[in-house]
Amino acid sequence: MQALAHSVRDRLIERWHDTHQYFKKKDPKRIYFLSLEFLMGRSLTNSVTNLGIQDQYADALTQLGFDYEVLAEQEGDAALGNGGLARFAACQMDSLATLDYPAWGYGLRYQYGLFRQIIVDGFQHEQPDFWLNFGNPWEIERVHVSYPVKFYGTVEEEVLNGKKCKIWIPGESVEAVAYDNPIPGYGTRNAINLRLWAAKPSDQYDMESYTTGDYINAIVNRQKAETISNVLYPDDRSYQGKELRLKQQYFFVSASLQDIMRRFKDLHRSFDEFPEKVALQINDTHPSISIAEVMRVLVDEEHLDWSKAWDIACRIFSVTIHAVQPEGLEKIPVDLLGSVLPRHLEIIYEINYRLVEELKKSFGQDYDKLSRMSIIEEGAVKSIRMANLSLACCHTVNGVSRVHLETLKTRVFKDYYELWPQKFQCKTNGVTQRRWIVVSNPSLCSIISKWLGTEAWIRNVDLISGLREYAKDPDLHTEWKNMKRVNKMRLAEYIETLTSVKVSLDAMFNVQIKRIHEYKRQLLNMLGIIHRYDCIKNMDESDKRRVVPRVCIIGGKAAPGYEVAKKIIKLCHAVADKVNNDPDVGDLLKVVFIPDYNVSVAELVIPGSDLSQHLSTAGHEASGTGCMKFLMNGCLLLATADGSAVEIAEEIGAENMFLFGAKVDEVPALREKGTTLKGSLQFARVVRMVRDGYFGFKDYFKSLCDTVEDGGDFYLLGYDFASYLEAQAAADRTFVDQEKWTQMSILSTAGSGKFSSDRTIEEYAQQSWGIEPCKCPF
Ligand code: BZD
Repeated sequence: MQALAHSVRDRLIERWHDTHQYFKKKDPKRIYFLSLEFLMGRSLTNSVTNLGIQDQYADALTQLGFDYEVLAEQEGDAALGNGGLARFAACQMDSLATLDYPAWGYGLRYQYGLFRQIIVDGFQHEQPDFWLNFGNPWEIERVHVSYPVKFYGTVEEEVLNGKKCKIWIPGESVEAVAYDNPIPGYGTRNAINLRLWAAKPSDQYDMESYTTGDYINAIVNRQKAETISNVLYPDDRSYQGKELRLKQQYFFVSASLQDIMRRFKDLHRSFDEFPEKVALQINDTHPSISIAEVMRVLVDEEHLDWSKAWDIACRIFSVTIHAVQPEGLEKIPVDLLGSVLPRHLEIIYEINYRLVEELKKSFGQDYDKLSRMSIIEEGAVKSIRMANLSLACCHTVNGVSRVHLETLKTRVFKDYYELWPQKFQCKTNGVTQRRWIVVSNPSLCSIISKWLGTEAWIRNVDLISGLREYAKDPDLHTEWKNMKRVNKMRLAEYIETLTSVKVSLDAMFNVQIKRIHEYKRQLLNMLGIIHRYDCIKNMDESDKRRVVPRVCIIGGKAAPGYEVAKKIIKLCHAVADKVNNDPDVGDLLKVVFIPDYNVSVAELVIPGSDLSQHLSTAGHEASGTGCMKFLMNGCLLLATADGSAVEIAEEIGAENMFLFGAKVDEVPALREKGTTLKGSLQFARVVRMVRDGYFGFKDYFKSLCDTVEDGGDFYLLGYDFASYLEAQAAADRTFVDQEKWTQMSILSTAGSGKFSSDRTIEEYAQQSWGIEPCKCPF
């Protein structure tokens, strides 16, 4: 595997090198994509596919006595991210390369990626993911590309050319070393760069310690420096007060900006041209300290006037928000920021002072509004609102689906929207069809190419709608069903190896794979399964013959500190134990929890699924990209009218999916009713079964049951339950009619074109970044 990877890497590096020479020669405006997380998954098959050398490699390996697929399975995932946000960043990189955009990704090279989930007695345990153990063949260490990143210290005033200015005297310096990861485009010679920074001790710092004779401390400090890029934070919802998190953010932002400015200065003299050459995309609020850093460099180091520097900053930055709730937006306590980055705190205060003066012109003395819009939050813990910093500066603020943008406009950033409506844009997410069809479902890929008579859809996914024409063609149906069955077989083998549960290929494979969150309502899924189990238990044999057999597959990680999510995982296992071993049920119902869900598991599970579930309470999922992957793979969707599902329904027709539940605008009123809103009797019964210990662990599950009953049922499981069961019943009825099901499946794939990240990237390029393709000649 290592030898194979290195051989592919050689080819990648050639293209990557040529692309950069070409970019340098042409000097186009570049997009720099700053993200604290990239969930790349495996690289081998993606690289050979995009380089167009898969057949040659497979042949060569056969001659050497190896099987390509067996070797490819050896590769571990690069899991430098939590979930949707990070995987979306990876899809965007693939599209940027394929569409020949002059782009760079910047992030952190964590030594430990997202924790590995292991299940012991049905409980989640976390284990470190030391993914670099055997080296990473896909990266190129650039020891000579390194920058010092400073922290702590004090700010002093100085007079320069008769003008007072501030200088930051830092207290600590850490070296950022570049690791380059080539990202090949498909059907193009272009390969762009994802540059990830690793923290190394600064030699300068060590020298000082050596000269003072403090050898032991010098070694200890070396290790301390490295901790900055040590570990990815699991999405724990609150990072408030976590110094290491702030240091990670600033570390990668500072190194990236030094790199970007060095590249700019190689060819340009004046920062006036900066906005013509540089677009900076902030992926969520995590890298938004970059705004203060750009101001610091331009004002303190390049000695630009404040207003000129601010004008430049406002023209280069755009931001995408991935959260729905205001609580999901990062805040940094003023004390913490002042200690780690004292000069940046001053700069943010200055930005805020000018912002508030500006706001006063529009809103006069409306102090409530001013305090809501201020970058500084006055509260028990005085904090910097990173989202407001981004809103004040960025020329574009992007939502990730139409529903989400509406939420940003009307709730989360209402005041800002009223002031600057033109900044707010919708860029519905997408996923790359290269990874999610070509790599992960080669049989589907061949079918699509055969029926369309071209492979052009791999670069131009709009063509996929051509399948609609054949949605009723019996020959296509036969090929489609065979493809699905083979994929289900692969998945069934995987399930059996992992969990020892044997599943029937005739059953409907019904899947929910995503991070475990209350709002994503895996609990609704479980309660639905319990209801189904209860019904089967109460049936006579003739009724049982009419039951559509189901395999319910669930997978996902719970953040280590998220107790409720961990209880949901345990409930999945407790229910699975009972159901899977009940002779009354047999193949009619099987429940499987797939441990350690990650990108490569998704690549196996999605093509083998019949139905996928996206159950978020309406208004809570910013977009959802999992459903797009299922859609492309011809899995039918059972979903609430939330995030991207609303737009999917528009593309494929609501009649081709199973929609249920309260609508976004109904949710607030339903919530108002609170505990007076009773779920159905069926709901009460299944919750009671869990409460009464029907699945064991009675005391342990009590608080979980409370969240949907006594706790007020914030996510409206009780309210949506009846409609959820009805949608499930509709799915059963349709599954019995395999021709109808296959037709809906084909129409799903055919209608998935809009949800390619290629479309998303074109929108960003044109509406936010103002960049043009720069195609390296072959
Ligand atoms: O971003 C997700 C949203 O929940 C999805 O609806 C959306 O489709 C994707 C892509 O836009 N958000 C995340 O994945 N968020 C995180 O992973 C995260 C990570 C660190 C801190 C906070 C959130």
